[in-house]
Amino acid sequence: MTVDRIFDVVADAAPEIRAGLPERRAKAETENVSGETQLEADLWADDLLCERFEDVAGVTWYASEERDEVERVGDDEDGYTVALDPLDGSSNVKSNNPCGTVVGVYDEPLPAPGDSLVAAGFVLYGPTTTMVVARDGEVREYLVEADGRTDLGPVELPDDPVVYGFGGRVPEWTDEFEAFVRDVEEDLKLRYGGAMIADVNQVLVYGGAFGYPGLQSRPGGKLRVHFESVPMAYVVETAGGASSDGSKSLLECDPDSLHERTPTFVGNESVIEALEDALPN
Ligand code: P6P
Repeated sequence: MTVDRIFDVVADAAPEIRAGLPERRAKAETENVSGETQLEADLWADDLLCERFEDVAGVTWYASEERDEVERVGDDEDGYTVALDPLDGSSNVKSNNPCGTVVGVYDEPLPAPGDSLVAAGFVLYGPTTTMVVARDGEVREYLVEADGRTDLGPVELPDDPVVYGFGGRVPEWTDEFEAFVRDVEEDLKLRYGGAMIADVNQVLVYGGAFGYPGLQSRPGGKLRVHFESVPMAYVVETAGGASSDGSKSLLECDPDSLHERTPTFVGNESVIEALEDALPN
């Protein structure tokens, strides 16, 4: 089954990517299409994963946050598009904080609407290497080691929110969003570490919400629709939570361009509903 194979490719590459990080903490001399300085680790992980997806039966396109355009990797005319953030949170490599790989599996070429996602997941390089996969209506976590992966069981969002983390600088937040966060911080504990996959994994384990809002200077926010926002929204919604761009589920979005950004919020439904009530729509 192609979706199985896609996550096998990502899991098989994970130990090699993790082992290759120590000597690739430096900045490359390049920027990605989103204008962000790339680390050697970003480029290396992207090249490695793109190569691994060459000629995977059922996969036609490889898209990445680090590449301007989508790459043709398979002969099937109507195969899946694999969309990756090869090393999400790569700036954490220098500070030895968690980072990882985000995976989206779309059943049509990009740009594509959120509801064309058929599976999603992420690899998290933390104290251990784990992979979370959302497909067929359930979310499961795996321990990833050099000799393969071990199923650690289902992932379900806890009923009660405990942690929160919102990106961007406070002076850049809108007044409405800041007022919403002031209410949230009365009840929840701050957990924000600069890598979406790690912060969202805390939400999946403890309950709560993660987000990166639209900013005064950048109303679209920072996170990329295809490579971060929609795949992680798919995981959290499949685990029993909710997502929003401030007014609707991220799975309802319909981006016009490959590297489009969107305000992004995921977590317990109660928090996401309070957010949407707080923001002007
Ligand atoms: P900031 C990593 O660069 C990323 O794309 C997400 O993984 C993360 O949530 C966010 O940006 C962190 O952004 O502005 O806090 O460094």
